[in-house]
Amino acid sequence: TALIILILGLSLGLTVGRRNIRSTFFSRCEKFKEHDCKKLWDLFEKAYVNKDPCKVPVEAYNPLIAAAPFKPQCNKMMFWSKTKDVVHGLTAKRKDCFVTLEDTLLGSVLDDLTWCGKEGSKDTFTAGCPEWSECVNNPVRSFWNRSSAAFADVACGDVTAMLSGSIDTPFNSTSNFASIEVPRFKASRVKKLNVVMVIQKNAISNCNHPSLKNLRQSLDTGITYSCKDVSESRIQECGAKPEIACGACW
Ligand code: C8R
Repeated sequence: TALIILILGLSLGLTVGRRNIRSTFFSRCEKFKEHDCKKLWDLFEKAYVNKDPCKVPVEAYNPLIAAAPFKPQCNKMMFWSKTKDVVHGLTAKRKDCFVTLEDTLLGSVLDDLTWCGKEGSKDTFTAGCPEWSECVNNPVRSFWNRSSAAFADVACGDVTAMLSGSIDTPFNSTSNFASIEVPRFKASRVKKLNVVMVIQKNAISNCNHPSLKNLRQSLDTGITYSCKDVSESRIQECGAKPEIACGACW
């Protein structure tokens, strides 16, 4: 009996887990009226279901991204590295000023989720999936890599990036921002990159950090660079006061 209860419990857990990601996907997706969520779910599943969870390449998401392409939103596109919470605290309130990948259909649907498949199974699993660095071609990492690339490809006008003054290397070559997004900013589309260094109490770096020289050097010739140290409280103030013009946030 104990064994049967264990097996029943396990399969119930798995079903609930799967229903969870599926229902999260649909409820988040349905907020964006212009898309066929069933079709997007099917394309999403096809990327990783019935595959070894360390063998899902970035290209597996091409059909999904083609079905819900990122729209260029010139002068509003916001990139970040190690500042996710501060950035989304701001963009949740100032959609008139900034859009991040997590404000787009696919980014918002999959934000903070974990998923993977298994060889020989039609199911989606949300536990026991590879960690970010466990293997390069894991389903979550490949999704964010593919979608960050597509989002950066359509960047245009003045682009903003929030980097952290609370870490040793604000511009780190191993980040998605440095390795995937910056190399895709093209001078034909992007006029300027405005870096905002988020300065929290106990900050250890700022716009003078040597790693930012690498950022300037990796930018396509013709893209202007600027950097400004901005306190976290000033960023929060911009979020709290809709009357502050976007260009006057810092
Ligand atoms: N981007 C990357 N990773 C993302 C993401 C996103 O939009 N959204 C989520 N939830 N994640 P980091 P980075 C998750 O190290 O490597 C885009 C991933 O699962 O602070 O420099 C975005 O456009 C992963 O675990 O950032 C942004 O501009 C962490 O967040 C850069 O790439 C990665 O967080 C940020 O990539």
